[in-house]
Amino acid sequence: MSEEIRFTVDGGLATIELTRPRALNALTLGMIRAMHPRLEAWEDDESVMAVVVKGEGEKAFCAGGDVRAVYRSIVDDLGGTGPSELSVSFFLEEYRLNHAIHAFSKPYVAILDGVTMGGGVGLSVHGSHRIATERLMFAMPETGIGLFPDVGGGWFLPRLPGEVGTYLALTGARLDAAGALALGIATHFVPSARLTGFEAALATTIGESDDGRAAINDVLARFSQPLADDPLAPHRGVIDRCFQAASVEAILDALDREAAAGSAFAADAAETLRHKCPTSLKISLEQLRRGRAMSSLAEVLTMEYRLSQHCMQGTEFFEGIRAVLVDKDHAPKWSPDTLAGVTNGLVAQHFAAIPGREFSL
Ligand code: QUE
Repeated sequence: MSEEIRFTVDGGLATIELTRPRALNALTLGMIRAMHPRLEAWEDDESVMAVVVKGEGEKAFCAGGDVRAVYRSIVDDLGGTGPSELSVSFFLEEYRLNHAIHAFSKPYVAILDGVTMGGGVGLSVHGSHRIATERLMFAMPETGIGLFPDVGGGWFLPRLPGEVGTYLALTGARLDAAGALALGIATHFVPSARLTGFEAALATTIGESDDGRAAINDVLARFSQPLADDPLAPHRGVIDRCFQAASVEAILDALDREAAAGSAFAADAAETLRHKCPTSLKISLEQLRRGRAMSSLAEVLTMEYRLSQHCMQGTEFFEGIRAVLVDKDHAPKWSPDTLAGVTNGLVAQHFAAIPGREFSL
């Protein structure tokens, strides 16, 4: 645990580095417990003007939450039915950290140089600056592991343009740097070859300045570059027409109609959805629709914490982790295995309050 995360302060610039490169810097409870109090201390420390967060290695910023450990704590230690101490604490403390990043009053600069999924998105999107490199691979892939796009996905996804957030949430589609920048998921693009110079310039400029935000914007003006060719731009019409539908079944019908009319993109999206967890698809769509109408991230995280805890009492998360991260056969047997099998009652149960252990900041 001691070497899962590293903190350094250089002049006015504080840096957090996730140091589990062989696990794609997947976020552990130990990292969360080390990081949250540091952020709070830096918030109150007048000598700290900005925070950088990055991942060790060239592959990943952060591939997600350490869901493998959550799986083990229930399947190996408890024989397969949750919750476990870890599953209760992990999601609670992770979402609290997501909120602390959202509320952080100083510049928070996430360097998205590589895989950034799930929990890694939660460590970055809520901050003020998200720097993509050409190695960025962004995704919210949770419907493929029996979960839902958490860490505030119910907040930021429905606030993306049109229905793109619904598309990303349900299909788990990947975005590159140009795609992330075009949607506002990334705020800037800096080539990975210039990151060392960028971070050095940040430390120097912040050290000479009394305004962290202005210093960062100065350095970004020197190091960031425009990126054209938004890969989703040609498909935004299809996405908005299909993913606005009121149910997952209606979204699939709309995609099938667009596919029959010649859209290979729609055919691909429909085929992808047919392999995702049916329960995940329905709870995720409901999560995004509810999240769109909510007025604070805390309210969204309260909903998502309930969802996370109900997922720990079902079967789908365990089957998803087994298929994707444990046995790696990528052939999950979902149950129910059809959308029709996922009743409105089953969806509603996932949103029920959890008396005695609700989310709190
Ligand atoms: C969905 C997810 C995760 C995922 C794959 C999904 C996730 C996560 C990882 C992951 C990947 C590589 C690792 C690791 C974890 O994969 O959250 O430890 O080495 O952490 O389809 O949500």
